[in-house]
Amino acid sequence: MYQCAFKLGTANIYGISLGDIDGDGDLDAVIGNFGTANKIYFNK
Ligand SMILES: [Ca+2]
Repeated sequence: MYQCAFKLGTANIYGISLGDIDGDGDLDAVIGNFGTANKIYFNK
């Protein structure tokens, strides 16, 4: 499960990428936000 929930359509999200960033074998999500720092959601 993702550690943080995020709402689509309420924030200025311009890009979502999925990939195994931390190398634990589960897909993680990188959320690009307009005007703020990108966020990485690790799927533990
Ligand atoms: Ca991962």
